This record gives sequence, C-alpha cells and structure tokens, in this order.
Amino acid sequence: MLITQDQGFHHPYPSEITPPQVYAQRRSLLVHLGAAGLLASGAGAWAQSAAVPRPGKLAPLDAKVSALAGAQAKDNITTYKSASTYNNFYEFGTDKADPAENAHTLKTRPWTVEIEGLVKKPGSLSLEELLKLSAMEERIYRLRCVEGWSMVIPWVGFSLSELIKKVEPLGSAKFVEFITLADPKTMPYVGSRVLSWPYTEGLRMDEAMHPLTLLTFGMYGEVLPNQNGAPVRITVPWKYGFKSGKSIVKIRFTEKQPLTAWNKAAANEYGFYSNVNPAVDHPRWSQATERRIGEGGLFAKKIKTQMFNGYEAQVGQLYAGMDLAKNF
Ligand SMILES: Nc1nc2c(c(=O)[nH]1)N[C@H]1C(S)=C(S)[C@@H](COP(=O)(O)O)O[C@H]1N2
Ligand SMILES: [Mo]
Repeated sequence: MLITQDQGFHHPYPSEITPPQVYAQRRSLLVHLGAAGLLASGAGAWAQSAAVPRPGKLAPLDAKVSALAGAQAKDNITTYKSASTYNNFYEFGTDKADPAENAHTLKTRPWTVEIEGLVKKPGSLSLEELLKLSAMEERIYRLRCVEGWSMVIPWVGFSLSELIKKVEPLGSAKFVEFITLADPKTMPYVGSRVLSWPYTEGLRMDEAMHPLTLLTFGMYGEVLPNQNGAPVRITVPWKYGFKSGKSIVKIRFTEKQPLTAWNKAAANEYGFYSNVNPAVDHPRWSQATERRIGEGGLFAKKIKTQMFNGYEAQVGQLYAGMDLAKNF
C-alpha cells in the first residue's frame, strides 16, 4: 500500500493488487438463455431471473429482470464468492479481503436516508419506505474499478430517478451528492487518515436521472451483504467503481459541483466525472485494459476496456461536446 505523508492513501498500482486465490470459473450460457426465455415469454416477470442462482446466505429480494436497454450485460456473471470477498470499502480496511472480514459490525437496521438541499420535499426516508418506493429490477452490470479489474454483478434495485422524481428537485439543483455512513464505532478505519470521512460522491443531475443509475438494495437475488454497501448504495455502471458510494445515509441536492472523497485525496488522479475511458490513462497507469475477477485467477488475461464501460450507446450523449481528457 502506498501511504505518503502529504497525500494520504492512493489506489495501489494494478501490479500491487494481490489477485484473488482461486475463483471457480462458471459459464453463463444457460444463465442468459434463462433470462432471455423469461423476457420472451413474459412468464415469471416478477420472479427472480433464472439467470442468477441465489447464494442462500441472506434474505431474498425479489425482482423482475430489467428490460431497460443496456441493463443486461451478456458477459459471464462473476461468482457471488468473488463479488462478496474482493471488495473496496475503505471504512473496513484497505485490503480486498478486509470488508468481508470486518463489515459484520455494520448495523443496517434501523436505517434512514436523509434528503436535503434544493428539493421541494426534503426529509427522512426509512429503509422500509425506500424499499417500497418502486418495483425492484435485476440488472446485470459490469463494474470497472479504476485499479484495472472488473466484475459482472446482478444487482437488485430501481432507477435512482424514481426517488429523485418523488422528492421534486428545484430548478436550481444541478448536482446530487451522496454521503455515506461514517461511524467510528462500527467502521474500524473511519478516523484513520486513509481518506477524509464520510466517503462522499456526486453526480451531475442528468447523470443521476439517467435510468441506468441504480439505487441498489441487493445482488444475486438477495439483500446486499454488508461489504457490498448494505443496506443501500448507488451503482453507476459507466463510471469507475469508486463513484458508486456504499451504505448511503444522505442525498443532497446542490447547485455547485460537490467535492468527492477521491478527488479530495488526489485531484490530479481522480476527477469528478470518472467515466470509464480506455483512451484517458490514470497518471500512474494505463486504463486501456482490465482483468476480470474470477476468470483465470492468477493467469487472467487482460481484456480491453470499453468506452463508458460498454454503455456508450446509452450514456454517450450526456457528454456530447465535452473534452473528456480535461473532464476526466
Ligand atoms: N463508502 C464507500 N463506498 C465505496 C468505496 C469505499 O471505500 N467506501 N469504494 C468504492 C470502490 S473503489 C469500488 S471499486 C466499489 C466496489 O464495489 P463492490 O465491492 O460492491 O464491488 O465501491 C465503491 N464504493
Ligand atoms: Mo474502485
């Protein structure tokens, strides 16, 4: 790990990341045939997709398979084991295995999310109220970490836009800030100088309103494991993973572009937009390729990173006319 006196913690160089030990490789041909079958017949629209076997560890969270364009990546789905034991959640430690080991202390009930700032309906929503706000969908998204690895995860949730519409942002609201839990009693690294706490993130209003931006409550047909950001997180599939804040307690609507945790830590390395872009390198490494966690273990071959993580058709228009090397 690289900890310097002046700048705190940095994402490690990809070469420093310990590859996960042994990850079973699973073909997902049947999986996708299953999902397609469900969609085509319309049968079982409200059942969890046959695509994703439930690990049976946590409470089930039923969802219909999302019909939204771009919401069903055709890639092999990462195993639940990899997705829940190879994590970044620095409140619980900086090694990939730390969150799975330490996050059992996180208390996810009772849980409320405060809505504040430039909205007609500010206030506090309980997790129970949030869960009932819109129909749950299952969406298979690629998640690309800025460190150069990626996963394919079947998330469960609904478009963040559903919540935003209900709280009625004012015309002056241009950005949405996500503030995550920072509880030193249950999160051992909160208080350390690894990052400044709470971990915050932000999106421009049109990014937050984009239907692919998922308010996420579950994965693999069950509620989120703590290490993946229980009980509620954001998932923004075309951006580097760190934009997807975990364990959110506050959503604030602002006129000015909010500061974000990684931008505060190293502004020259992590910009506000952080769209996945193979043509714009991180100052310390290339972003042209990635390693898919679980596929080939130590010998995983690198695959090409796609523009906007493969979601260009859906989101490219949001950035028309912008210089993406400047707005990295
Ligand atoms: N609160 C919080 N959210 C966070 C992080 C974190 O350290 N704290 N890490 C981010 C990073 S770097 C990544 S790659 C993703 C990983 O999500 P996953 O563990 O569910 O795959 O979570 C993001 N959200
Ligand atoms: Mo990341």
